[in-house]
Amino acid sequence: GRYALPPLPYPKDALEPHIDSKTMEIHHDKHHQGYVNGLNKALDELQKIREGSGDAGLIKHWSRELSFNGGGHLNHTLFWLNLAPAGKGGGGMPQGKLAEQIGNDFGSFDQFTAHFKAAANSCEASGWAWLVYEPFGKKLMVLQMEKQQDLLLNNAHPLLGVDVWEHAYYLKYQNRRADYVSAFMNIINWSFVQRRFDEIAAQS
Ligand code: MN3
Repeated sequence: GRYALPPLPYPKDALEPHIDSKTMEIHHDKHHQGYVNGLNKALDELQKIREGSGDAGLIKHWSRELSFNGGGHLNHTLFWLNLAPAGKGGGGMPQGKLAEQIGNDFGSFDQFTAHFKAAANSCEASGWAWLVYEPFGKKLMVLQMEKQQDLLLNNAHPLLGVDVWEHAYYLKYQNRRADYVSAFMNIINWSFVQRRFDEIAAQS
């Protein structure tokens, strides 16, 4: 019943040179673990409030902690699965229905890539860019997310996200976020993104 840190689906150095091993270690073992701990702590504290032993005045604080750390846990769980070593599942282009829908909704794969990179590069301070599927309109969109949880359209299903918090790239890329985002495009696990799209689109 408690949230746990999922293991990385590949070794920490598998995404070199695009994402370095030390960044992967700190990002996964420290940052992601911190969100898992924060999520479990927020749930514990909210339970205490429900049971009468907690401080009901802190419900706003723990609700925010739940949203922030829960967002962090889910985003990072998907982020690791979105990636694969270059040439071994990572990189290339999407195929199948996802490729078709990217063409319909963004004009072309190149136009999607330019839009996705610009959204990531222009995200102020800590945040993410996401390729999402919006099931009411049955449309793919690129959205920005501030911090871990804000600005993502309700009910949109995240498919592919790039983490542009400084902890995701600063050791190797320093202030050159655009270089990190370009490198990220070389290690996208498009077959995972396609499977996720196919499942979600089939249900909506
Ligand atoms: Mn992160």
